[in-house]
Amino acid sequence: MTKKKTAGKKPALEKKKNNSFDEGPLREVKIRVVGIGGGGGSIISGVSSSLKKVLFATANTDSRALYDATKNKKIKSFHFGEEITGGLGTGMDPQLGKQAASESMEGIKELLGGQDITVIVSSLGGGTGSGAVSTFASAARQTGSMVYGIFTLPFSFEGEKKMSIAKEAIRECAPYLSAATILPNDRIFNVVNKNTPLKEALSKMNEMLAFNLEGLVETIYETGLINIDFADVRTVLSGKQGSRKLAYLSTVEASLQDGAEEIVKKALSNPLYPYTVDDASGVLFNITGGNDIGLADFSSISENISKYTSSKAKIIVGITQKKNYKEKVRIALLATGCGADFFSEELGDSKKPAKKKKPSRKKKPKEDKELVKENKKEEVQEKSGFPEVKSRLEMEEKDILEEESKWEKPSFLRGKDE
Ligand SMILES: Nc1nc2c(ncn2[C@@H]2O[C@H](COP(=O)(O)OP(=O)(O)OP(=O)(O)O)[C@@H](O)[C@H]2O)c(=O)[nH]1
Ligand SMILES: [Mg+2]
Repeated sequence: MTKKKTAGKKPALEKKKNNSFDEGPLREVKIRVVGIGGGGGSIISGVSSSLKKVLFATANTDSRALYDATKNKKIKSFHFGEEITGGLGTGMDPQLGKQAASESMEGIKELLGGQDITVIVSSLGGGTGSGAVSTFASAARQTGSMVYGIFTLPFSFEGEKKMSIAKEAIRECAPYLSAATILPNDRIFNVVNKNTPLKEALSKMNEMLAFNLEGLVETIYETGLINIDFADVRTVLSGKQGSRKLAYLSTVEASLQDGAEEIVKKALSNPLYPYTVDDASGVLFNITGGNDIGLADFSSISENISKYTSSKAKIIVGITQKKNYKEKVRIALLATGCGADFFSEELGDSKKPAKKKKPSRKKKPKEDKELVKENKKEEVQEKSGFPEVKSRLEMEEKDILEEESKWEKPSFLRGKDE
């Protein structure tokens, strides 16, 4: 297990000038989380309430969606492309979203400037988020920030057009990203009952996504016994080239009684992910426990994480103790350089069938078989396109449309010509 060096370390970017010092004499890391488009805005609404030190913004071409998503005053609202969209969204036209963002480049840079990390969150498949993410990522990069993208892919039942819009957006955005987490919305049906209404399923997806992100942000801001700071996050996020940019972000809470192995499996088999940490090149994780957690617990959790990741991975571990964590343990984990083939195969020509992924790990621990089996099951489920779910969701979609059209049609269900 790689041990973290903390001696002689400077506080993150301490030397940067012209920054305000809100939280004390040492300059704190600045993180801005920006949600782009309708879904991006909804996800941000969920995460903003629990994170204090992070700056939030939501950007949209749709003024009404923007108004709804930024009722929480902690979220800065950024309306763009008003002239070309009339403030009504793009109607699933990514070219319009792209043009709207390009014309607002200066405003975007102003919005995103001065950050160490910019997290861009968008549910792809529509026109605003998919068209604009690359411009936002490029703008953030130009201001000197690291850019981490968290994207969802549309449900299979929404059709190939939306999926190809989403994939094109990721391809365009990739050069500006240090890392990207990509979660197909379909994955939520590994979590919720298949009879769950669509709106509720999306909320659950957003909630889980928000929880994962919270774990990482708290890890950066909280001071642990063995502390993880911005420099560590930068190490893990940076230096990935081309197809090695996939990041696996997972936060889990469990009871200490579950035992280290189960707790770690839970963290590493997050049902929302279509890829694993098997071939990750960098793994950062923070273990938070109460005063009742012993060295042996920390040690066996760490050992289990090492066991399930590549022996070549650079591992950074942090430990935090909190009084209110009685019998409870939380693991916040960020693994980068995952799913080596995902960018080229999954995001390549959609007509080409994706090649079967070869496990890159040389030696699989016996205990891992169960995990692999579970993932295979999920893959098969995913490939089937959820026929049952599909027809049910189509019906639900219709119901929701009828219900909501009384006052507003959800933007992501709107057709281009409506
Ligand atoms: N996870 C999640 N996905 C969502 C949510 N809302 C919409 N989506 C997905 O995101 C895709 C794009 O929808 P929007 O985010 O509304 O689209 P947009 O970026 O605002 O683009 P336009 O409305 O076409 O201008 C949809 O097809 C859905 O798959 C949400 O709250 N959560
Ligand atoms: Mg929209």
